[in-house]
Amino acid sequence: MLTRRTLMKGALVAGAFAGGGLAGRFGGIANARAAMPLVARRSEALITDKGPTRGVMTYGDAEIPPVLRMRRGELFNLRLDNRLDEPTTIHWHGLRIDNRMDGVPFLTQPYVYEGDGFDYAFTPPDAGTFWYHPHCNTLEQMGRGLAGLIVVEDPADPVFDAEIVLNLRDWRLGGDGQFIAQFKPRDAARAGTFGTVRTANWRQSPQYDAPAGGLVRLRLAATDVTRILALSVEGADALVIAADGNPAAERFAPDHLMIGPGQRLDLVLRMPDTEGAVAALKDLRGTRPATLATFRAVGASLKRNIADLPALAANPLPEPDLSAATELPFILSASAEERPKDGICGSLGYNFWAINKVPWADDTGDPTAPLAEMKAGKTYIFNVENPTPQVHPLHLHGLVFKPMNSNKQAIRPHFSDTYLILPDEKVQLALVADNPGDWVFHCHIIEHQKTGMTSYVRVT
Ligand SMILES: [Cu+2]
Repeated sequence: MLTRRTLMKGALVAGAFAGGGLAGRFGGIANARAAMPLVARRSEALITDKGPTRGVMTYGDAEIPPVLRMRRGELFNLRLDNRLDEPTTIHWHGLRIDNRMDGVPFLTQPYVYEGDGFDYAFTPPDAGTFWYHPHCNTLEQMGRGLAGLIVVEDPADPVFDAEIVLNLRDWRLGGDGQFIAQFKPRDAARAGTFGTVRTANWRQSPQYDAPAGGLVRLRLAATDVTRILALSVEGADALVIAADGNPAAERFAPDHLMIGPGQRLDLVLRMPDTEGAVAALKDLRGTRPATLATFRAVGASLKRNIADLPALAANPLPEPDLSAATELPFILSASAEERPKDGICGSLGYNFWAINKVPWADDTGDPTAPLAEMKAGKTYIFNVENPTPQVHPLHLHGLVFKPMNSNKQAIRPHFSDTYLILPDEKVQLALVADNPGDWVFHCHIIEHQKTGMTSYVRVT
């Protein structure tokens, strides 16, 4: 069983295996009351063997944006310092926090211009794996690097022998290792434009050491602007223990498990007993399967049993009252409206997509008219239909929903903030509108978001 001694060891191991800029200067338990500065800046990074990639955007001092560690129920302060040459903001993906902290320019906060800052302060109500990224010129800024993971800890969580955090994303680089155009219009009108170099923590198929026979908590986030993954683990037993931040009601093996941009998984990985044995996290989607990262067993086996892992601490989530629910329609479609105007947060110059027949171009959606208005505390059911031929990871800010009743896939009743809707799928997303404010509802394939599949709902 896991003991206090394991805790000490686990903490050491997690630190020791956190290389590659994972832990960074904010890797420890932050002092939640002091505002930490986080600089958004231009940089370069060693992503390929062709030398440094120029024109990268990152947060903080290290190459890769730091993993921000918070504690559930504790105030977190951070000052964004914008040293890019364009406006930006930070959105805290999956955190159910005050609307003024949500990071959507114009809708919830001012644009943060070059040389300016913004103070974010909030108390995360839920433990789990989340992530942060800009909500302005999002394709360019995320495509060039601005996306980092968030770990919200709960002291009651079980202790693991190690923890590995993986930021899974692609890069649009040419053969010389330098950036090429972030998108092609004809792809934006389809599945989105794919990256050419695939990475975990900004490295191509990195290897991490972990204790043989140990239980490893693997926290991963799909932070790419386009790619949907079908994840499997080979060479070790693995179970999903949480998805999109919230503990899984029943643990299950990831077997071609699809996750889309914006989604997260927490896995428990039971490392092989034999020193030197290697397990692999793979993406088996499409015609070119990829090994995203590998994990090498080190030391004498700890001989853990994966079934001994206790439950994760539950999050205080609002259970929908289906007997008193109001239904709202959200129909996704293609659009052929005229090109949108340039905005402060950039425009891709096209409208290809729409929600309820309105192409809401750019990072925010038309701020004059919410797509739906909801009363605080009441239950709603979003009836979402996807008659398009593409898969869309739909993300709702500030609230969590429970998917129910799909005509296309088996539903695990599980609270989430991002739902991967399949072509021709109709799904019901049930939620309690318990957080007042204007909440963006958009596709997280950023080209789709930027070319019309963005809107927002209002809770009063
Ligand atoms: Cu989409």
